[in-house]
Amino acid sequence: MPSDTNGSEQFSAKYLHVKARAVERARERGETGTRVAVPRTQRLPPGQYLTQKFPVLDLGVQPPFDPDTYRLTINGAVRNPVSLTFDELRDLPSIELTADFHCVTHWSRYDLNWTGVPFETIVDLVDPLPEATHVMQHALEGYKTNNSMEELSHPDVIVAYALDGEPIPREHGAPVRIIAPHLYAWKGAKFLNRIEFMTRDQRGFWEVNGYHNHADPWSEERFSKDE
Ligand SMILES: Nc1nc2c(c(=O)[nH]1)N[C@H]1C(S)=C(S)[C@@H](COP(=O)(O)O)O[C@H]1N2
Ligand SMILES: [Mo]
Repeated sequence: MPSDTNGSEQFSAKYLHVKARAVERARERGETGTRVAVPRTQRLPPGQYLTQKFPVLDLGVQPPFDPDTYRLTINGAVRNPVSLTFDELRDLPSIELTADFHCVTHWSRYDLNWTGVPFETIVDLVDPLPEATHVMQHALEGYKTNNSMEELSHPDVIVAYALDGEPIPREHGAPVRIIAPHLYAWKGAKFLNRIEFMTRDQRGFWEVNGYHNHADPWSEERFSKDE
């Protein structure tokens, strides 16, 4: 649904209905409070080194974020497309997630503390069509990255809006980014402004530039030549 219909009565009534259902499902899953990402026996993936820093990696553009006009649009092959304000996103049931972060350029950082809405709750909110199999994450500066719905249905995947309890700093992806700690970090867009559900796979920015389509760090799925 385009954001220009965001304020209509029709949108509000439908939105409240779908939101109530998503909240109810999150409660049924016991999805509140804080938890730690699903542990691995081998914590540092192969070929990675540990850093205490949190480097900044992007295309050199860190787009400004205007809280009055920002919308997170979730659309495509779904029954209930929505365009959420930052506050509407923060009003959905959220979790705090402590998770490790693995960049394909070989650095890993342990125990980042994010707050966000589980991707499963987003799925409940928009109700994807049965044909929806893949997702494209779109960012404010034009970056995009693709995932299968299966990859994003991992319980650690969140639409994050806070880091260490504070709004995400601009360089780390304000106002909203996807965190998918079981994949290399390029598979989560910073500066996220649209989640598009798709009926077939399409490749994102790095995926068309030679990076692997799936990006499992424990299998070192770095480059598409290895697919
Ligand atoms: N919008 C956007 N998201 C992005 C990127 C980007 O260039 N633009 N780079 C990706 C890559 S390669 C990594 S490693 C992480 C880096 O996140 P950080 O800068 O917070 O460390 O963001 C990912 N998400
Ligand atoms: Mo990266």
